[in-house]
Amino acid sequence: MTDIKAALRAQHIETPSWAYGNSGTRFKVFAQRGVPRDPYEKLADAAQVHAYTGVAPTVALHIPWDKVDDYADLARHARELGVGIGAINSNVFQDDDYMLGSVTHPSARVRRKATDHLLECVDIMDATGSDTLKLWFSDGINYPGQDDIRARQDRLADSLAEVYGRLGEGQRFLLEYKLFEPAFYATDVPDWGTAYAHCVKLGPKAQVVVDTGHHAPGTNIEFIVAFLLREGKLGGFDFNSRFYADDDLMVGAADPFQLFRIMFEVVRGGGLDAETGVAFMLDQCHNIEPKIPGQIRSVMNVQEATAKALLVDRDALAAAQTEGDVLGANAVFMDAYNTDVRPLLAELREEMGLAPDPMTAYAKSGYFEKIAADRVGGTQAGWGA
Ligand code: LRH
Ligand code: MN
Repeated sequence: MTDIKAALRAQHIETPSWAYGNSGTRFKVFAQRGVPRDPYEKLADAAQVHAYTGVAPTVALHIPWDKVDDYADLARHARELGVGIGAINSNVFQDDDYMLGSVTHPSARVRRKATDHLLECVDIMDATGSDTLKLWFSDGINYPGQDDIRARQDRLADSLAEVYGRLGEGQRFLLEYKLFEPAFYATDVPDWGTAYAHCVKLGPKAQVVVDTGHHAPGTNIEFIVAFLLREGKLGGFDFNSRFYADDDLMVGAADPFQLFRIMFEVVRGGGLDAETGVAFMLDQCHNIEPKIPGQIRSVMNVQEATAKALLVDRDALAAAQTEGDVLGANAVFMDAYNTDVRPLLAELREEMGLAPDPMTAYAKSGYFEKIAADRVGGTQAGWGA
């Protein structure tokens, strides 16, 4: 059990700054009391998640949603709060110039503008000490014939190569794929294969990020995870869950068994080992639920799935698999999944000097009441969509 606890203690789950701001759908972005007005307040809220879970020490930023005058000062503020700056997320999907694409746009001027933004994000990595750039492109087309699918891949490859060349020592970028939305006919990075092929061509500093909400219904995501890990190309996860499309709900909420199967392939493939460098990031929106508790619950869901994955009796599983004992192998797998790991995690938190139940501890802290009282006036942070 000691190893399992050690692995759980070492697991770091990165929370996204944008989860603390207002978010919603195209129908409505709901405002909530106490929402941060700037990146400094977002970091303060993220620090609460780390304070009560002990395993969320970094915060991903999104540019320009988290644009500040002094990024080094923002990183200093994070350190004072006991957290660090994680992945820097680029945003080439919210400018009128990008209606027909960003780095894949037919116009060289627009491609230049988009690539310059990606390069600016590397400058922000330098200023904040972040080692990871996360690239998601909303680029795609809505109608057959609208643009040349192959030429768009050439344009994408050119931009990625330029950004790759700009990465410094110890820096990398993670290329994110997504089947559709906002493009509804062809997306330029629609699936893991496309992202993988571009990353292999570029080199070791380019890896793939698996957003669990970005696949066609019925996709076996754990197969993709096993494959990318085997290739050394799994850079990380954008964890969330969904019932239908890119719903960005709390990870594990819609399908905890799928999250367990994914985390089993992570454990089996050495993805929990620090040197493998897999980033466990949340990418969620708490449209109707309170945001800090939503993040705490999400971190706990990843911990529970990871603990269950670590409990799989690997020797018994391997023996049953070798003997072709189909039901036996499945039973070993399900025994772990059906194990209640909450007492183990509560014990681990106490050993880490934390309250056994982070949700109750945060609720009793009075932090929400304080920010709801303090954060009056100003403009609440949001997606700016
Ligand atoms: C795109 C995405 C991407 C982020 C955005 C907030 O759907 O998953 O990772 O930039 O959400
Ligand atoms: Mn994502």
